[in-house]
Amino acid sequence: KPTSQKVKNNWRSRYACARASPLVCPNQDLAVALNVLGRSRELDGLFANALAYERAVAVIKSYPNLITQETFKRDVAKLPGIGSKVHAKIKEYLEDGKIAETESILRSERYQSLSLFTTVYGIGPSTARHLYEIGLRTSEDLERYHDVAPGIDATELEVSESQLFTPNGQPIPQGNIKNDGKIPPISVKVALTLRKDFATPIPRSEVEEMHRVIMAELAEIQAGCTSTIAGGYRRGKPQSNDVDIVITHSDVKNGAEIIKGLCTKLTKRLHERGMITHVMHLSGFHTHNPLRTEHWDSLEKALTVFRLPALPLTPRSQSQSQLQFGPSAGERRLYRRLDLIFAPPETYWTAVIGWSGSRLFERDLRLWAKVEKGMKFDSSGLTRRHDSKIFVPKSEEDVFKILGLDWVDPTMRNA
Ligand code: TTP
Ligand code: MN
Ligand code: MN
Ligand code: MN
Repeated sequence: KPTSQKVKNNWRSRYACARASPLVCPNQDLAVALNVLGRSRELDGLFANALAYERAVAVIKSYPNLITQETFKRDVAKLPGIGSKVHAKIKEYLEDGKIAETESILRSERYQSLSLFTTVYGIGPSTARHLYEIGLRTSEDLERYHDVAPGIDATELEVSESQLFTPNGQPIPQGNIKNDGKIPPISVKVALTLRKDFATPIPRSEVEEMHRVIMAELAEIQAGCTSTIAGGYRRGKPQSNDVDIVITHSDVKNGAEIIKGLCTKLTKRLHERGMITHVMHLSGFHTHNPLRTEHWDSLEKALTVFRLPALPLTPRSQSQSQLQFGPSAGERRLYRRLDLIFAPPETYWTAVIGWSGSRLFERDLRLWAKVEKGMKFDSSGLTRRHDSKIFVPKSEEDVFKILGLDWVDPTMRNA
């Protein structure tokens, strides 16, 4: 990264993409306490309310000093995004060392149940609320309701259940989870079976191992591809909930043509190798989210379930595995969520930025581009609004330059 482009300490900006947001901030406990309030609004379906808290939390994450009565009055109270409600909560935190509403939410059965239900892939806030309203509370309730064995986990998963493709190569949607109108991705039974695996965070070493294995398989079908591990990993998170890999081709002239259809080919190959077991989304197969809580781009992508092969039972790997942490030979590897995104060389850097997050950083990048620059930013490109002129950034730094933003290192994008 060029050292000439220093991060300007622009913590007063209303745009998260113009601020530096570390993974852990000087006011972490306050940020965590406020975040619970936002999360509870989100679970209650109050999305505008939730976003307001998310913004306030992000503003606090960027504030470089410890918040005291003095710095609160001097700086924080005046920051954009700190409205009267949040103002009162911070005041309460400074006086009592805690926020009463946060404590009561964390103790409430409703919050605990809704949080638990939404750990099942495909169950969003509205489905979770429905399950709660009809009386479900615990994971045992959920298992009974869906008629699966108590304590079911991935050891019971028959990979044969995960029929991926029709003979003509189209992915088959499975099951019937009603998730805010989305096309059902995997059956409730499969989702419940995978719940504990998905809830187990992925250490950086495993993210890197997955990336290595996947790129080696890709090299077998297409030479010359390059990639970046994006998502939370790139922002420096010690553990991730899934793995996001953005891929392009090094041939700048013909890359766009070369990567066409490659996403489906790689997905199929990884499926044949027993590594991809389920597909929630594959390019050309668009799920529709009427609530627009997520932003979709037009890149070829596969949202999948992935599992590394078990380590071979050789004397060498056995002695190796005693020397290091991580899985031992022959042990079952956990199922992981894997997102593969293919971008042509022209839009590789917008794709890398668009998939590095955080969600709020991305949201504000789009807002900044639109409101401040008359441009449209998206993982699939950067254009000028009035004449649709297309920009072709040569690097990640170039994207920031074109947008008139100071460089923000990926590890400072944890808004
Ligand atoms: P996620 O993988 O959902 O989140 P994360 O990597 O920040 O954190 P973790 O996985 O550890 O929970 O999303 C990664 C980025 O991808 C996110 O910043 C925004 C982008 N994204 C899209 O552009 N479109 C989408 O549909 C999704 C789900 C994500
Ligand atoms: Mn991720
Ligand atoms: Mn996530
Ligand atoms: Mn992801």
